[in-house]
Amino acid sequence: MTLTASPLVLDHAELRLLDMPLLFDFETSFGVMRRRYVPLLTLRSGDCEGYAEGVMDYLPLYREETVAGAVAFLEGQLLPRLLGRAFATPEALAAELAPYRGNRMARAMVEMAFWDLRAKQLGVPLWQLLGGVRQSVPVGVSLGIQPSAEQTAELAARYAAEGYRRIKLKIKPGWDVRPVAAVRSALPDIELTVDANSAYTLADAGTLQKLDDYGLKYIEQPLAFDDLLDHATLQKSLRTPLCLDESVTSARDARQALGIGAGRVINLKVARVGGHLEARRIHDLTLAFDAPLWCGGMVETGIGRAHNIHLSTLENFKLPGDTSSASRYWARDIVQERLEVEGGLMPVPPGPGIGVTLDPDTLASVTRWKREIRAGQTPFIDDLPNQPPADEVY
Ligand code: OSB
Ligand code: MG
Repeated sequence: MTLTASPLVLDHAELRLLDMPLLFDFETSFGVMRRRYVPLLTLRSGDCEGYAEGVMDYLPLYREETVAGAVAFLEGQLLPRLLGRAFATPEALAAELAPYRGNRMARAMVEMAFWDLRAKQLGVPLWQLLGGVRQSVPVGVSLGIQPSAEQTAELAARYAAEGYRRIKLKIKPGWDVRPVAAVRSALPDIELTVDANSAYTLADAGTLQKLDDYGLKYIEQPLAFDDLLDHATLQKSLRTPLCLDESVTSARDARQALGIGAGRVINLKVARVGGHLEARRIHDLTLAFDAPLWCGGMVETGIGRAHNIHLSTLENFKLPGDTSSASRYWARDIVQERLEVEGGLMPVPPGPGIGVTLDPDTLASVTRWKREIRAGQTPFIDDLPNQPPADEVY
C-alpha cells in the first residue's frame, strides 16, 4: 500500500532503565537469567509517541552489546544528534544511523521507535507498513535447561498441550542428547529444535551428529557467535539443518551464510540486525534463497514482543517463532494489552503502530532510572567526557 505522510520531527526522547523480574529461572549455556534490565526508549513527535526496547544483556554474553554501553551511546551521542531534526521516512533515519559500526541493538531502538511513530502518525498498524500478510502468528516456546530430562519432557508436554507449535530446548555440552531423547519419546510428533547459543566447537561434531536421530527441525547456533565458516563445515557433516541466530547481524551476513551453506534456516531478531528495515532485507533475501525464517525473541516486555509480532506477519516467517505469551515471563507486563497465545497463535495487536500502550503504574513500579533528552541538550554521562574532541569532525 502507498501512504504519504509529512516528515516527522523528533521533538523529544525519554530513556528509561527498567528492572523486570522473570517468573522463572531461565537457564541457558550462558548461565541463569532471573531478571532483565531493559532500556526503554520513547520518541515523541507532536502528540505521537513511538516505543522500542533494548534487548542487549547487562553483560556482553549473547553479542558484544551491553545495557550500559547502549544507554551511554543513546543518551550521550545518538539521541542528541537526532533530536530536533525531521525525517521523512525510516530510510532517511536509517541513513543517519548507517555510518556507525556495530551497536545494532542500540541503533535498532531508535529505528524501531520511529517505525511505531510513523505508523501511528498514519493511523495504521505497523504490520501494514511493513507489508505483512497475516493477522496472527504461529509460535512455539523456548525452554531453558531443566534439572532433569524427565522434567524437561513434562514441561514440553505441558506446552504442547497448550497448543504451542514447536518446542525448543536450550542445550550445552553435557546437556544435549538426554533431554532431546526424553522429549522426543514423550512427544513423537512435535516440531522439536535445540539452541546451543554458541556453546560447541567443531570438536563436538560427533555429539551433534547424534542429534540427527531425533528428527529435529534444526539445530540453532551451535558454534561461535561470530562464525560462519565452521558452521558451513559442520553443516556438511549433519543431516539436520543448522539455524543461525547470533552470527547473522545483517543482510550481508545472511547472504554469505546461505551462500556458503553455513545454515539453512535463519532465526531473525529485529533488534539484533539493527531494526525493521534490515530485518525486511533479510526477509526478502531468504525468500530468494527459499530458506525458511522464524522470528526469535530476547525475553522482551510487551513493547519488544509487539514489534516481533508485527514483523512475523511477513510472508517468509514460515516456521513458528519464539514470541510466546507475555504471561509466561512477567507477573505484570508494562503494556495494557495482554499478548497471549491461543491454540499456538499469537494475535497481532490491532491498534495503530505496534498496537500496545504503556501501563503507567506498572511502568513506574519497574523504572529504576529515567532521563529526558532534548534537542540541543549538552550530553554528559556523569563526569565522563563523551563527545569527540572539539577539533575533530564526524
Ligand atoms: O538464543 O534465542 C536465543 C533468550 C535470550 C537470549 C537469546 C535467546 C533467547 C531465547 C528465548 O531462546 C526467546 C524468548 O523466549 O524470548
Ligand atoms: Mg538462539
